[in-house]
Amino acid sequence: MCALRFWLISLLLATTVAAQENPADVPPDMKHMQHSDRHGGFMQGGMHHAVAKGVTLQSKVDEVTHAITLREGPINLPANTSHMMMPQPPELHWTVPMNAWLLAYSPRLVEANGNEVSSRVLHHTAFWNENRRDFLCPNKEEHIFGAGSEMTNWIQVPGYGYRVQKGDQIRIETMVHNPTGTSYENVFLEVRIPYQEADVPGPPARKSYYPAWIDVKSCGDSSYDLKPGKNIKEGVVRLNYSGVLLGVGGHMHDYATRIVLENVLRNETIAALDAKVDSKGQLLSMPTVTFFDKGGYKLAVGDTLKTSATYYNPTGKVLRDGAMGIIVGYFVPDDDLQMAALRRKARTAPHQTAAISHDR
Ligand SMILES: [Cu+2]
Repeated sequence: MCALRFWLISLLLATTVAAQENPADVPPDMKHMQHSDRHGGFMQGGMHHAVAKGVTLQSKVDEVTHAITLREGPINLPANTSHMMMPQPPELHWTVPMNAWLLAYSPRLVEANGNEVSSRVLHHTAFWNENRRDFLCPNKEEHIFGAGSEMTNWIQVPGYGYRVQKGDQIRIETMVHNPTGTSYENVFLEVRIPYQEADVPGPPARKSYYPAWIDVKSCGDSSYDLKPGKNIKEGVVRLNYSGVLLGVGGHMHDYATRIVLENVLRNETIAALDAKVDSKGQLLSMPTVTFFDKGGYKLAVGDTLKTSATYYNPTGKVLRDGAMGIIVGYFVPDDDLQMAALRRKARTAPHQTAAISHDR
């Protein structure tokens, strides 16, 4: 129902522009990045769904192409069914099999026979590293990837990656719905993740970036209500690390107007992103902005970042939990060693993921 869009950072170059013209490739949606009860309240916002039976996670490592494929399913999707009425996949865990940098994420939905399924049936998926705390909001786990119906690919940034350690527990939360008139059975969500191993000789080591989620709800649950008419919501977060932002994108939902990121101390606008919506107000895409050309946007300890999101709700009704306003970017700390302090024990014991290795 919410055509929430999340986007992420098609942080790259010429492909970015091309990608944004193609709706299938546009910034994904991140729908609800909050789960409530068990994990400090970040993804599904306290909603209670029936749990779909028989959904498992498989992982496959292709050492030739250096790509991991995670495959979640099978999922059945009756036509015209809201996420509340649809049994939802349980939380699943992926145990990272090696020390590596994860370089990008490409999500898609397929049937058992390999046919691609409309991404409109994905409400959202979100990956969280349970072994790390978020550097902006230590009450949350590090949120490493999110996608929604736009299925935006998170593109590689040359020289950078997200460092994982063997044994890290990645929690995967997926919510589906089916706003279409077509029923689907035995659907799988596949996410392809190119990687670079850290322990073997080969390409030079990469610098680590960290996903930065700068939310108008600050460090709380991301969803909020939209009243009729114009809505402006602002949130601030204070930075405890110095470094640079490589680029940012925005995550908003339908009826979005724009989202702005400011550096309060410097009284400077870092990025202003205007939402692209259709004639009904449904969100089509959010732009991304990169700061590569000047070596990144520099941030210092103590800087306060303010995000403000503007919506215009034309429905005349309150839209409960209809909105989110999040700037999502990649942050590169000046001193990566400081970020090591964010490691911790996972709350859940390591899970066995069915692993099919080394073949295709
Ligand atoms: Cu959202």
